[in-house]
Amino acid sequence: MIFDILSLFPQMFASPLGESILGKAMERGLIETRLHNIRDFAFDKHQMTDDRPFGGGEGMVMKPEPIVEAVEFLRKTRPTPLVVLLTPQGRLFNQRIARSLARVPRLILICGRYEGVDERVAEHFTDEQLSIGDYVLTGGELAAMVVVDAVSRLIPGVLGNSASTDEESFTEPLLEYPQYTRPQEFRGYRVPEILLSGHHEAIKRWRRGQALIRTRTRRPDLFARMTLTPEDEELLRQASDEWRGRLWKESE
Ligand code: 6GU
Repeated sequence: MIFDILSLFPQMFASPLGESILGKAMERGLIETRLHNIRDFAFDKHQMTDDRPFGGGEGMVMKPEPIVEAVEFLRKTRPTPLVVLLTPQGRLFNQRIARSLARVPRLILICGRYEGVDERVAEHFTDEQLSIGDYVLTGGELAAMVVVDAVSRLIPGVLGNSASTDEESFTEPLLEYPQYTRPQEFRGYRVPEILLSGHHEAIKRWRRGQALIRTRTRRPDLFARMTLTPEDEELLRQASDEWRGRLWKESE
């Protein structure tokens, strides 16, 4: 998979893409990131990439010419890329979109800066506009890194075991259950007894109950879209009782 990244600050990407799992994936040739400085495609004397907004107002807007020159230059080479603009006005990026992008052989990610990008770029020269959440960043660079990370880990071979992403794609939108490792007791806080029992079926049920209850309390929006089995209802009841029991104990 090839990521062509268009940015005014390509050096921002070096460390996030060079370390850990993504760094390994690059070394192994599973993913390739090509960084392009938008300024290199500004052909006027001052290599201007932004200008004042028509109609007045605060801040600067990124000019269309350098971005479109870059996109058209990259579009001439194979495989044909899908062009994505990172903008707070975009469609909200999620796991489903990550999975569909992971099937594309090549992506161009355009990182906007300042107050935004000339609307004609978005409207006529991109295939998709994405936002990573309801908050405002200083530019699209961090958003592009989020997309590269979320998409790359879905590419076969990038994570050691493909089972971990297979599982994600088929289960409902449920938060993960809590994980623990050694020591069994840390600063007086103990690992839940059930996890030390070696009783695999009981552990599985407990984890499901924990995932359900934390989804209900932390993400009621996800919980509302779920269809619970009678067993889920029972696990949820047990998890709630256990939680109440813990509160009792603490207040004694
Ligand atoms: Cl893609 N860009 C900016 N500047 N801010 C954002 C965003 C993108 N997604 C969420 N906030």
